Amino acid sequence: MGCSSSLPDRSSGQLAGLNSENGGVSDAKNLRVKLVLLGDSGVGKSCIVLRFVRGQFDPTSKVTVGASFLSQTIALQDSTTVKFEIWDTAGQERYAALAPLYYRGAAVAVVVYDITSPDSFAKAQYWVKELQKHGSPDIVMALVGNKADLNEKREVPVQDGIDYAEKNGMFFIETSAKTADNINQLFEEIAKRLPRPASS
Ligand SMILES: Nc1nc2c(ncn2[C@@H]2O[C@H](COP(=O)(O)OP(=O)(O)OP(=O)(O)O)[C@@H](O)[C@H]2O)c(=O)[nH]1
Ligand SMILES: [Mg+2]
Repeated sequence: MGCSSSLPDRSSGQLAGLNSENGGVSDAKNLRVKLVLLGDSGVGKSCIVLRFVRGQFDPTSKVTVGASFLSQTIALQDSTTVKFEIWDTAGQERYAALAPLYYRGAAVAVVVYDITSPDSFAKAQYWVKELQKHGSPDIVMALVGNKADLNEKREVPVQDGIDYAEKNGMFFIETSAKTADNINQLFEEIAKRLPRPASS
């Protein structure tokens, strides 16, 4: 199972040649952001990334080992471009100690759960608390209820996600990596919420 992608995709961004050693912003019109995905094993993190970056859904690939890296650039309506440098972490418990390596310095954290799994919702809350304790103070956080296509097996009410996100100052959305529902919207909404440098 899984949608793990073995190779980094460094070819997708028109900003690939920019030297952005400052860990985030390139300039006012071309943003570069480090994004980390966190959440229980099997919630669909790798599938979300694969859908966003390659437009694919692969139910046959493997669980993520350690972490995988992909990048994708999007253009916003105001002609700003945002290059997401995405660290897709492994949700299996044995990799939990590695997570700080990926979320430290991240400008954006996407915390994912599976709407059919209350355990995964509890795990998402654990990650939110971790990020509040150890993440960047100005981190943009999104809470994502994935597998929205499995609505008939839903065990986490939409309202629970909305309420938890609101209490914790997070953006909330339900997605389906399988049908592509709300996947692009997730990243567009994150992009809109990024702090913008002053254009001098
Ligand atoms: N129905 C449905 N299945 C999904 C969806 N997203 C992922 N899956 C399935 O869920 C399983 C796990 O997906 P992954 O993307 O590998 O999960 P993960 O969160 O990356 O798991 P780890 O790498 O172990 O942390 C796979 O069998 C996927 O096919 C979705 O939106 N809908
Ligand atoms: Mg994975």
